[in-house]
Amino acid sequence: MMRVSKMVVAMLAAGAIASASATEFRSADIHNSDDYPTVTAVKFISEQLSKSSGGKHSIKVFNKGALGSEKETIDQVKIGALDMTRVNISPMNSICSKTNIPVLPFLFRSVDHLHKVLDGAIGDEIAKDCEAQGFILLAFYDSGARSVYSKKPVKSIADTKGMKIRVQQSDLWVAVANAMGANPTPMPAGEVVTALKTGLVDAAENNYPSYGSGFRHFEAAKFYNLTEHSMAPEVLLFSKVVWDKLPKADQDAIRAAAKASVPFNRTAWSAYEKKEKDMVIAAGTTIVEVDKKSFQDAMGPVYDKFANTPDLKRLVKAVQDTK
Ligand code: GTR
Repeated sequence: MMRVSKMVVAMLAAGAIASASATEFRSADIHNSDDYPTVTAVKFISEQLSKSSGGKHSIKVFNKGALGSEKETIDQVKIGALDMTRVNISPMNSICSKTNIPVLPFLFRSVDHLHKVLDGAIGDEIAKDCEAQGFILLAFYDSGARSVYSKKPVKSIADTKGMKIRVQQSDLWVAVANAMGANPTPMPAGEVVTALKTGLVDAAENNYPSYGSGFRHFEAAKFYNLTEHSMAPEVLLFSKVVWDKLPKADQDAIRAAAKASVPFNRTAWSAYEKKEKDMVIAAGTTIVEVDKKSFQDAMGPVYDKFANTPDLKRLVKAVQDTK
């Protein structure tokens, strides 16, 4: 008896028994600033959830990569060791192939086009694909357009030939860089600034905020070249292992709060992206106009390899047909 009660006390102290009356879900994010639009969006969900559950549920955001790289947090969410993580969709590519779609280069015509696709049936289909692999995809968040930045200006695809470029940890991204004629090195975001500074890579690609104060890549690569080659969005993932143990009413409350966080994130993102663009220009970055068509024309092999099943081809066409 004595031994059992001691064990229970120890487990309670360690938070190992989820009390039926209150849960603080843990959510990871690699972004360093507390006002990054994905970080504030998940805090927004926490506030909404806390209100709708009468203080029963909330979310604690561990940003700054405190719980590991994006790939590591995805692995933890898969087994239920971590409740939630906010990551870019790219490291999910090898797990659920329909996540390839919104990463594909030059697929979206505009931010509006991207939003229409993700808010509709195609977004739902991508979410279902992730659910089958153990991830409840609660929300797509904005990430703007990604462009190549480097130590030398890039005006056309001729300039990325042979360039050592960091890419996200996804085979699709390796193929994009290869199609640019570059030499890709996949690595987590947290390692890129050192890689740029030591010359392990000469270039990387990202949106203004990650290039800017997010990871301070602008200090090591002074040319931001407007390739705008991908609009790979962010995703918020909830562990299906944890989800399946929640009462339906709680699942509904989490879904409702996550849905409400999407417009919140979009508004925050537009302002944040602009502020970061202004900041890097003021800090001495040169913005380079690019012959985008030269890049676009080279992307056939990426589509051949990563939009290669009837389902994925159908989805590419459905995106193109979305008005
Ligand atoms: C950022 C994104 C991060 C991460 C990073 C990267 O734009 O917000 O989640 O994916 O890019 O390139 O690793």
